[in-house]
Amino acid sequence: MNQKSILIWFTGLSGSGKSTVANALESKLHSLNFKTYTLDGDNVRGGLNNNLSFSDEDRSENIRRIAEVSKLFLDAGTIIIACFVSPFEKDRQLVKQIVGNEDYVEVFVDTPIEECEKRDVKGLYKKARLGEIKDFTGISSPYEAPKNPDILIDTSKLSIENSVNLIFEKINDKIKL
Ligand code: GGZ
Repeated sequence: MNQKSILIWFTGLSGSGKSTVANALESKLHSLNFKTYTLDGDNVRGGLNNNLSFSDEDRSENIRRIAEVSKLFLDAGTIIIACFVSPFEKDRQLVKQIVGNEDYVEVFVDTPIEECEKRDVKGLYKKARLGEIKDFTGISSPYEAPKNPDILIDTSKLSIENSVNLIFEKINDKIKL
């Protein structure tokens, strides 16, 4: 497949739907024979970054390392889909700087916190409210909303299919050689 590699960076609160949309996007790209790899908390925080906490400092280091890994994948010609809360503007700017402006597409999954908390798929919001998890984004740690994302999605209003189509329309020209 003749493809141009880019980094599709999903940012948003826990439970906002980043991974769900990202997985559906990846399936669509695979069906069109694009080569992709998804980086997320499960495969990064469990290994490469297993020494990092959720302090502001460690989150920044988490994102920096992910940006560097993404760059290596881009060099290898793979489309990278990254799903991280990435709550700080300066860290997202650093990602853009590391991989290059041209290769960075930011998707802000702007699902309201009320909806994320209602979903509470992993029960983390409940624990955060009870004080059992500290520094929880949106509850006891800030989330700085992107001011100028390439794509904005609210999964409480837009279906997964429509979200994927919106992203695909935006990246279609960038990933074809
Ligand atoms: C935010 C946390 C926290 C805290 C554990 N704050 O919904 P999830 O479970 O699967 O996604 C969240 C994930 C966030 O990891 P990231 O590497 O994306 O964070 S960051 O970009 O800020 O470095 C959530 C879970 O880990 N989780 N504790 N305190 N999310």
